[in-house]
Amino acid sequence: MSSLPRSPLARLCLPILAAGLLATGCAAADEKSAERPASAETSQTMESLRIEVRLAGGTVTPVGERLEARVGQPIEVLVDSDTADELHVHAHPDHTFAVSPGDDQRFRFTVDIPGRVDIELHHAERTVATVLVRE
Ligand SMILES: [Cu+2]
Repeated sequence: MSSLPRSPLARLCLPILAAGLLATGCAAADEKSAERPASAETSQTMESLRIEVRLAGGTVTPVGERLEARVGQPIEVLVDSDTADELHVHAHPDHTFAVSPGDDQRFRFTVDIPGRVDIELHHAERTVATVLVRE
């Protein structure tokens, strides 16, 4: 008996290499979906961040407030207003809330993706606050 013939072995290598590349591609794609934090769990235990907003006589308060929150932390915007407006939260996905004339309007949301989230009043054209949302 002589040593193993070389050509059959060489032919085996290519399919294995190709299969290896495919597996690597799949694993990379899976990683992203696994990263999503379990925000439903954490929002139960975290105190909510409150932002009190007032629209009166065409003036908005606050404007350009800087705040910080955590991923999954409930954020509450409490609005007293003498006019209708649209509250827009620039998160992903975003949230739009209809403001109507009246006091003690409460809008609640959570942010699942870390980053800077602008909270705007579209009709007044003001950014009420920017929330830095951390992991
Ligand atoms: Cu907006």
